Amino acid sequence: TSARTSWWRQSRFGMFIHFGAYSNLEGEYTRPDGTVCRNAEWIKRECRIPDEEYERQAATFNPSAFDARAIVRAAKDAGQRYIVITSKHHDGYAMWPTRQNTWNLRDHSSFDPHRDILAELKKAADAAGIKLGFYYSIWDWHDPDFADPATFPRYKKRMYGQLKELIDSYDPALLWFDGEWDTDNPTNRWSRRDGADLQAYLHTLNPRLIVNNRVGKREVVDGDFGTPEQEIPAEPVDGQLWESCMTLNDHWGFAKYDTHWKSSATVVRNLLDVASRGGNYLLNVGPDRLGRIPQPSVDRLRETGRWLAAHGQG
Ligand code: FUL
Repeated sequence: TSARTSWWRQSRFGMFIHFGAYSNLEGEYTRPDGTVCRNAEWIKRECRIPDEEYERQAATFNPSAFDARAIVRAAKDAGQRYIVITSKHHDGYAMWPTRQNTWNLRDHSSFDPHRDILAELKKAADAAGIKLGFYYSIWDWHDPDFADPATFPRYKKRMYGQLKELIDSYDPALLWFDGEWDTDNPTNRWSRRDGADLQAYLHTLNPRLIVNNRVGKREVVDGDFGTPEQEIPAEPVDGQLWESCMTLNDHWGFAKYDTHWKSSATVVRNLLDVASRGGNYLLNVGPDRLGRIPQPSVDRLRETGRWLAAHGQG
């Protein structure tokens, strides 16, 4: 446990944000025959939305109500000390003006081209003393070079390029990888070696970066911390840092039909449970198509923060 991870170890509680082109569908896709298919951030794949159609809907994405300061305030009020937002999920859509392709919020949306939500979030987070990190999916459903082993090196080059952009432009404190387990192309499965190489490269750009274990094969030797999902491990694993990520309802991305919210009592209990076992708790919110955190989430975050403050933990 080094000085490098000290801020993270002391933070205990963070906000996960799943926000992307999928959010524009708000969890529902109406098929040509009129039937409705429900999902959230996996909607493109699970509802088998044709590429052109997914691209067409993404072109209408206009999160004009995204308010970085309100989001940071919600996190701060909850007692959260860091934020991890999806910079690119499995659908490959970048939430910043990447120069590697046009499949991004600047070049493929109806959003104000002068705005950059990651820059806005960085500024608001800095002002509030909140650390900012980015989720980044290695698995990419959109990049034409991803699925073929012959072209995969080209994809990899763009991926390195995107990560350098993120580090150069927004100076994230942490990178949260995912999708190292792609099933599309078993022959070019992301290897342990790929993960180690990538992590070494990232540390040449910023030696202080904290990186999760999904950069490689989910062994903590591959990264700084383990990433149990939707669960709280029964036993702490000796000497290993870990962070339990969890949804507030049953989905990561916004799903308008999902009202299965955890109570704030459950959130507090989970946080104490995680903290008592030495872990961090990364609690998710999924902004709607306009970029607003759903009110039930805001309410629960506020109640959680109130409990923590009343018990000297705020
Ligand atoms: C998973 C992803 O497939 C989910 O969509 C979500 O991002 C979760 C945190 O990680 O592996």
